[in-house]
Amino acid sequence: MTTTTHLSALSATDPAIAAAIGREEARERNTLEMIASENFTSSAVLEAVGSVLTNKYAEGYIGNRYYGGCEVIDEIESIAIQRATSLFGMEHANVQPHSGAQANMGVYMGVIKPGDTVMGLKLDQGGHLTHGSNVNFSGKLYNFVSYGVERESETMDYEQMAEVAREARPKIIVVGATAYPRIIDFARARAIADEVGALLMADMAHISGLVAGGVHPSPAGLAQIVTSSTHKTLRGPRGGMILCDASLARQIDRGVFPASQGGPLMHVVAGKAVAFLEASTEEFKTYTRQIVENAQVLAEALIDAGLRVISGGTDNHLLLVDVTTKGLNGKSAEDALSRCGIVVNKNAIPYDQLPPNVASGIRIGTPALTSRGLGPVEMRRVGELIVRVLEAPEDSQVTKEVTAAVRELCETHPAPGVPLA
Ligand code: DSN
Repeated sequence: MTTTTHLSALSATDPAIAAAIGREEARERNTLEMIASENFTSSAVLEAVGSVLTNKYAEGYIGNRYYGGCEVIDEIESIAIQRATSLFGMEHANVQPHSGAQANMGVYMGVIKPGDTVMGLKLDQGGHLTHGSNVNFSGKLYNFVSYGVERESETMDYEQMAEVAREARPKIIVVGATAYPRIIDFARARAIADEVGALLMADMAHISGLVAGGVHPSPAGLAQIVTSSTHKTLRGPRGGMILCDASLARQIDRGVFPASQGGPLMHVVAGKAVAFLEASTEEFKTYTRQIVENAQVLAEALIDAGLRVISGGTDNHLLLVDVTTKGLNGKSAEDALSRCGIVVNKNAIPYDQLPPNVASGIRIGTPALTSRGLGPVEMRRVGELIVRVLEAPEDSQVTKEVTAAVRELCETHPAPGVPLA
């Protein structure tokens, strides 16, 4: 059984779960985590999230709770809000959403009515489930219309956004993505929103760390509403938040509680506060610059090896790679890389002909490896390893050698917050 010496109480009470956590620690320690939406949060955040705050109910908001004993909770939520507004330069923050999806639900519930028209980026061209997918509450409750990316440049089609907006007159235009490697032009989106009388909502879940670090333009001052998860490039705990203009604060707060959530997860809110503090440092700015440089180095390495990188490169933390040029699909590429300890996800590429559970591409991100301290030299090496695997996915000698190289990189670059073996 895996040893989990730091989990002594858990091991005594529930050896099965303790052992499973131990195995997950080993997996995180020994693999190259390149899922663009994942990261390693700090030990400080982990301590806050693992604290007694999980014991407390605190439905309501600061100074107006449905439970007694919320003095300390009020203080923590107030610190989190103050740090979030100051970090992102927005007037109001709601730090209670349990996730990015819950943040988006809170906005829709607070600001519009079921049946209203909303516009978002197509899911299969980089959008998110909560931007109107018909299998998600967003597509079921609201009348979503969508825009996409241009076929040639594979970049966001703002002309199409404007055309669809003029025709559909949405109440909200959602701009943001889960698989888009380029800078998002919030000013252009705001001009379109103003023209049709819509609110602009920036879902910056993927890029909020880059925004905090100043390496992606901020939606502040352009989008009246900004949502995000807190665990991606921002490196906080798993959770969500909403930032907005003061004039929308009451509606948004009511959209979160009581409209779509009950008690906030105060241990996670405390973790968010810690992450906002960490993200306000010079060290974090350096970290985010490194994330982008690493992604660009990786893109170059893959392009040099003949792979097609969607839109020709990246401006942010991720790249989308068309693996069909190597005779693979997204699923087979994901599986082959995974066998060597390189963890990515299959992903649709724009105008993909394959179903999403197979897909023509993989999405690769650099936030987690950058948190481990990998720089451009190591990233070029990682690029070479990825290419070796994609060129010979069934070659057991290649699998063996790449696995050993991955292990060495992991051992020389420990994952923050993950206990050593
Ligand atoms: N599931 C997230 C991602 O991987 O991008 C989006 O919420």
